[in-house]
Amino acid sequence: MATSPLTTLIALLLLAGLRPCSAGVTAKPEMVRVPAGEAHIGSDKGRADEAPPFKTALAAFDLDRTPVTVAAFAHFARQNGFVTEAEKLGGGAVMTFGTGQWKLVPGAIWRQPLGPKAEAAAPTHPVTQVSWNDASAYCAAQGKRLPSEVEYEYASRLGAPDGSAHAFGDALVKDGRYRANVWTGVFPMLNTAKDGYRTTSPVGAFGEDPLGFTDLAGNVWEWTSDWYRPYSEREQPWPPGKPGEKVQRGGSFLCDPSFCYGFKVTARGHSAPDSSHMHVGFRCARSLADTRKSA
Ligand SMILES: [Ca+2]
Repeated sequence: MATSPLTTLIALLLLAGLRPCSAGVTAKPEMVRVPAGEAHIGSDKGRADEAPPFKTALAAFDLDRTPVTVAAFAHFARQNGFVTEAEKLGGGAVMTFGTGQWKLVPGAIWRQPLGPKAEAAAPTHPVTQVSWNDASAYCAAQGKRLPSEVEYEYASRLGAPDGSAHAFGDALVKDGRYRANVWTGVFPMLNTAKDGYRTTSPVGAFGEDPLGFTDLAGNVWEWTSDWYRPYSEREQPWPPGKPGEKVQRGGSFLCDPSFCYGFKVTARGHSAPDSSHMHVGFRCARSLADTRKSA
């Protein structure tokens, strides 16, 4: 029997170590190579902690194309017997819709990020209710690390037209479609889910930027490696044992565009490294030197 072109393509992909999807389309790579360049960070037109803006040279690095999904984290937890800090504590932080109040909800963990009575986390959504320590452990197990906030902002700006306020450009709605998962309605009383999602959305649901990244703005805040402090102090060593908070980037589904700045490309969130929230996830990065080591 003659071999069809599709069969031949799949065979070639398998030989090359690539996994075809059911439609015969090659699976997208897990990471995107971000080229070296001069990063323009911060703004003097935003919040006080975004100033002063500065420039810094960055080496090329790899960054996960999407936030780490619930399915990927489940695989990691199963393989390593990993227990998150929220699981050890017995719960995580959940915001009450309607009042905007945050509570430590017993049983709110990555499998059930809103609590045991709510829906289970969907496999294709970003994992949440993971602390900075959990996220760091996940990345290390993959031979990766968390991105710095400079790397996150640099990657976010690269895929957008120069000077854009967001990773998706300036307009949140284009051709009648939302370009990020944010809060639609009136925070915190009314969540209309006009963008399609009341809480998290599947990674990539709002498309990808020209570099291939998804969800750099909106959906969930993402942990970075940096301590939260003024940019003017960023080169100084962090005193060992000094309490502090870690920077998050990207904003989340709780961000109401009418007053929330979270998903702007320069915005900085922050939280304690052992804290776990229903709207915070992460993605991993890798230095090219580490790529060569593992090759
Ligand atoms: Ca939404």
